[in-house]
Amino acid sequence: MNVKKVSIIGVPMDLGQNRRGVDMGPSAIRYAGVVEKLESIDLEVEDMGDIQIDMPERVHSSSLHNLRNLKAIEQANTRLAQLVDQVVQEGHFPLVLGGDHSIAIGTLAGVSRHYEDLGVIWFDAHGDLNTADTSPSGNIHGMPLASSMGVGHPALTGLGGYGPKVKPENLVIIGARALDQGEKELIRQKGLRVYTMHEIDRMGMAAVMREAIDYLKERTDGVHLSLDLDGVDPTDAPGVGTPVMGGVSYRESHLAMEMLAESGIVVSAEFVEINPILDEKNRTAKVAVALMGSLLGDQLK
Ligand code: HAR
Ligand code: MN
Ligand code: MN
Ligand code: MN
Repeated sequence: MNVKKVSIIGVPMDLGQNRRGVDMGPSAIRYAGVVEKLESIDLEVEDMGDIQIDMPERVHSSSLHNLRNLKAIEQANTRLAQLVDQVVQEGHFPLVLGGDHSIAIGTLAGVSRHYEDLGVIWFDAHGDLNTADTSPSGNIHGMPLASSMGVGHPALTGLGGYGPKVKPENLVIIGARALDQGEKELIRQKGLRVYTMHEIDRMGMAAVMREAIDYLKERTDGVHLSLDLDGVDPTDAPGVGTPVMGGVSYRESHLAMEMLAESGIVVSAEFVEINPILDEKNRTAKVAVALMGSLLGDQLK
């Protein structure tokens, strides 16, 4: 990766879960100074603004079993995929601001068509490996990784007119500590590479990242980073809808980003699940901006 220009796309999506506020994520991240941060490390930045998302009140909840707001999420992600596709075509680095994690379906649909073997790093307390059959909530933000691997409802797995977007062996999950039974089964069945908090505790973040980077560098032609702020410990990132204790520390998360910057393998990124209503003085958005800086080379300048 030799990032010349970063194209920011805001996705004020909150239809993938049922708490209000995560739609304010893009504003909170901008208010925390994302453009200024990236410009301060000599990057050219273009803010493309926000994609329009329907309000939950105006969306007819679908009659589909356990897939809340499927239609509206499919439509928004289709628009996101087109924009991301265009950004990659222009040779810019797509930086997508969420919004809930269901937007990863659109981001990956836009990025993956440009790579034969796209790698994905899924930094998250959760696996997001549910389907309508396994989800305890019916919330699509718990399904984007399964969908992108080709497991789930065709409206999601086939989004953008093709799929799957990621091969199971090109995927690395980091920071997991709240996996549902069905997700554990899918992990076993597909042999997914998962570094839970247990592995991070045992090996240390540096060894985890070295292994993950070496692995992906060998077998992929580009890596997308999908970073859910709830992967970070809630003491450092309290403004998320589904906090889980015992997460990645502030410094560990920066180390991970710094090692990714050094590696040069990351070609696109999204930062999701920031909920300013649940936050303390926009701390979580500030953490996100600092992590974006580290990912894009703050430490190397
Ligand atoms: N696994 C649970 C579900 O499917 C919780 C989903 C988690 N929320 C997220 N995604 N923030 O990472 O409902
Ligand atoms: Mn251009
Ligand atoms: Mn997630
Ligand atoms: Mn999560």
